[in-house]
Amino acid sequence: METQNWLLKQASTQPDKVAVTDGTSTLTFRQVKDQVEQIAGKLNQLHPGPRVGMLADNSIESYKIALAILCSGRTIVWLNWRLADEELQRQISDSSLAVCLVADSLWQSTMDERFVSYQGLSNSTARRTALIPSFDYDRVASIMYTSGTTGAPKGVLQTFGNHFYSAVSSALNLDLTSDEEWLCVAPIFHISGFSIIMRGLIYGMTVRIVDKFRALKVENILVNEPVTIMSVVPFMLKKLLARLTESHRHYNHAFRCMLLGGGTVDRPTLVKCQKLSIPVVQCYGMTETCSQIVALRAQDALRKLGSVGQPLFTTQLKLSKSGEVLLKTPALTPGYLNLPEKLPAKMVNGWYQTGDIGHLDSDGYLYIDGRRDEMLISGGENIFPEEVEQVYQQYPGIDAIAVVGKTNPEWGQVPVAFVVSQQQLDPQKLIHFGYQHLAHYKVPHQYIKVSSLPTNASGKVQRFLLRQQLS
Ligand code: S0N
Ligand code: MG
Ligand code: MG
Repeated sequence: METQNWLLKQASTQPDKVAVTDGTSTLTFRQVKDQVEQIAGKLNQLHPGPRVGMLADNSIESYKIALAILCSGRTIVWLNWRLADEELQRQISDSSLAVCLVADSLWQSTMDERFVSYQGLSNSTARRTALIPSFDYDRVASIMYTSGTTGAPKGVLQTFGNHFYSAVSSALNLDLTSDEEWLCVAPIFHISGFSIIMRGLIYGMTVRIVDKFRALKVENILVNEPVTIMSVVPFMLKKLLARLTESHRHYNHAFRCMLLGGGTVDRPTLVKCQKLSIPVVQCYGMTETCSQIVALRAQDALRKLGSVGQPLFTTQLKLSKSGEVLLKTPALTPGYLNLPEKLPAKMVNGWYQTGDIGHLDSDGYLYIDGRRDEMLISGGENIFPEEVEQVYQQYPGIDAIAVVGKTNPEWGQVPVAFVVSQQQLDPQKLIHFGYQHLAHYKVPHQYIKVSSLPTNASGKVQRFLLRQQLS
């Protein structure tokens, strides 16, 4: 199946509607189309190949370049700029990138010739080019990497069809109209952020892009600008709540939805939101499902506090005997790049096994209780302990290591390491070593020396016993 290129569609049906703003610059769909044609011309001159990497900040420039990649018939490979160099290199080589476009704010002088800054791209004198007329629903629009228990990066393929069904299901649930203005401070290299851009194109809606999450700055926007909806992770919600408690301000009267995903949130935070009349809609989704596939309705927020809601219109959901959340949805990825066996391994009888453990109440509302694996979430970033352990196994003097999640009031969870060593280990050096090889959020905050790790009969580390020691 294919449809008309969504940008061309919006530029022809509502050319003067604002597509994107950052508070300083504002572009209509006609202007976006015009500028994307110019960027696509410059991109063609680079001969970047079928996939183009993006090391992007949240900016209008990144928005336009992303659309130029899509509208010139290419796939965006989103790279998380928080990753360490060697983590990025693995993803760049896995996706065979010839070119990676880098936001000027993220440019580093040590980057090799595959990296091209936005400034470098704009310096090209190439002529504008026509954009592809249609989007094929089976074509891969974007790739986002996740780690996993093996520590190797897995590129999640997201097709135009996945994005379309995700956006439509979300609109049906939230009763969205094209008059919405969606605040995008969630990183656009995550599906939490990029899905807002795709919804903007599909609904013909204004996206307000914000470069960095700073609670005061975001509060000012929510008070003064006509934002109607914002996607947040628990970290952001808590910071906004803390500010509002002090400032006693009110968000603009049209603001109607704080879409909360990317991890579980504690009950007191939700109760506090109610007291301050912050309209929170909890949702549940993942990179593999192109964002939320389950969400609460605003009118259920009070009645079903703590639930992530009901499956969206195009999602079918059930629980396995062990309580694992199983899904069928047209927003589900067709697979992982270069790993044809990985997705089938996660399917049972056509149902996708999410790895999340949950329960349903008698009305069919889903509650997430934990994970089947050891993954933890810090500030909306997934961390696989195995990946961290593999890195630290290279550290001189470490005989064995196990990483577990510790509850943290700010980040939700943070990684903590239990270490077996015959030597004195300097925590500062351990942290420094982690920073060289891993994204900083993956580096354990604490290193607890133990004489041995608890294992079961087959030699597997019993992490729940370690977690118990922390509480
Ligand atoms: C929470 C954020 C904003 C924190 O970043 P901040 O404050 O800008 O940090 P910095 O100033 O850059 O750095 C300061 C120090 O903090 C460390 N740090 C930064 N982030 C983290 C972190 N997450 N955990 C631990 N430490 C962190 C820095 O390293 C630095 O320390 P030093 O100096 O030592 O390096 C930021 O982390 C953030 O933006 N998080 C959100 C990420 C996100 O969006 N995740 C969601 C992923 N999930 C999905 O996309 C699927 C679900 C989904 O689609 C969805 C989710 C939410 C809402 C809606 C949806 C939807 O379905 O539409
Ligand atoms: Mg770094
Ligand atoms: Mg901060």
